[in-house]
Amino acid sequence: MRTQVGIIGAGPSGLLLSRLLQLNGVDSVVLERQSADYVLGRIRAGILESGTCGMLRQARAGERMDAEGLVHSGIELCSGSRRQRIDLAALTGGKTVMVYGQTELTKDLMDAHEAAGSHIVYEAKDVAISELDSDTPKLTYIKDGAEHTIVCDFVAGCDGFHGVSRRTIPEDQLNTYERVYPFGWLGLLADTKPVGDELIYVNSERGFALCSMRSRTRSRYYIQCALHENVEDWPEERFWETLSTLLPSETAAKLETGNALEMSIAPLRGFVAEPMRHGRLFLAGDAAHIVPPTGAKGLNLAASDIHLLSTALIAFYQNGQSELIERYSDNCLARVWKAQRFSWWMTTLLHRFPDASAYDRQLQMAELNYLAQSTAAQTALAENYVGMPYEDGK
Ligand code: FAS
Ligand code: PHB
Repeated sequence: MRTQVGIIGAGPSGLLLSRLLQLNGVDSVVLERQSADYVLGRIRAGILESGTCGMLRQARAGERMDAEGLVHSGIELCSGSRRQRIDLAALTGGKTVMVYGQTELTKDLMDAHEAAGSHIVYEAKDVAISELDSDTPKLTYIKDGAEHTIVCDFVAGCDGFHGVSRRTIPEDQLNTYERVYPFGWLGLLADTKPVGDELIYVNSERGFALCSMRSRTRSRYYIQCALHENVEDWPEERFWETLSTLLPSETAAKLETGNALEMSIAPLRGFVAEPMRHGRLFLAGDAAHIVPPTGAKGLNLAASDIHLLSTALIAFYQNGQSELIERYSDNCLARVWKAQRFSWWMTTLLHRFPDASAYDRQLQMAELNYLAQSTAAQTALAENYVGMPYEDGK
């Protein structure tokens, strides 16, 4: 088979890229190793930057998001008895974030692809990339026991942190940077009324907690947990009790508990692979970088990579221009590292580090006091949380 762009991975990155190319006359094939149901069963991100919302609309898959998503203009930071609202809209000239689960975004993209008759191969096993140094790289995969080959002009590695694409790049051609945090997040999804109207980030003596949501009737909560913990160690009653002890008392008193629809533990790490291009292979999204979810940047960074990659490929096919292809990696990384910094800062500010000294704890309190008193500090948090502009990716 022959196509213009071979895309590995049907998560948000791969589905969004394929859709934007399709709408601009560029042919692609998506290879996904899991089933569509499996992809939809993963509970992940919940906060979309305005740029990500724009990308979904550009992909003509934003209707349900605009109808059902919740527009939030602020977040709350809690520490001890202090509660501070960060007025995102007032501090950023009106910018907001959209509460709309990654699962829903992925479903909307899958529905758009199905309506358009896109070529997405689910349960494509043993995907391999070859002849990357030629003008016609190849993808091979196994489907229903038969091997298939796809000849393409370019390959987009949208296959996440554990995918095959980054591993195909010779180690001496790649620089990687990593910070592994000494804790994880235990998440719970429940059909209960969210405890607050906006997200509540909590720095408590006993650790971090986050009160988020998917709708006005579906809540998403996270509590900091040790790296060695397993979900099996956490019956939901223990989760609710622990969460209550981390929240301010007046918030805990309003907490509506219920049966867990899903519980999972995510480790926290920061990771970047440079460059994000190797010959005719482009890395995008989690295949190239991972951020701790504290800043709600993971999915949104994937969207900004796809903005830059789709624009570059469309310019190449429509106008024969290669300049944006040449600048793809540098432009992505300029924004990626700003998001890494912000995610590191939010994580350091809000979590209880096992080896933290009393001095470290005082620094956290000083940072929170500075945020409470300084509009400049609040503005810095707000402009990063709503998302830095795409266009300044230099
Ligand atoms: P994805 O990992 O979503 O998709 C990659 C796809 O490639 C998958 O469907 C996979 O099956 C497929 N694939 C992998 N290897 C393959 C191969 N060899 N062949 C074919 N297909 C292959 N971000 C936030 O902003 N907030 C959060 O709260 C948050 N929570 C998260 C929790 C977890 C457990 C994880 C892992 C991530 C979380 N993230 C969060 C980040 C997450 O939302 C990612 O940023 C987002 O899924 C990135 O999308 P993709 O780049 O498409 O990668
Ligand atoms: C979520 O709702 O899953 C979520 C929200 C904000 C974050 C991380 C996760 O910072």
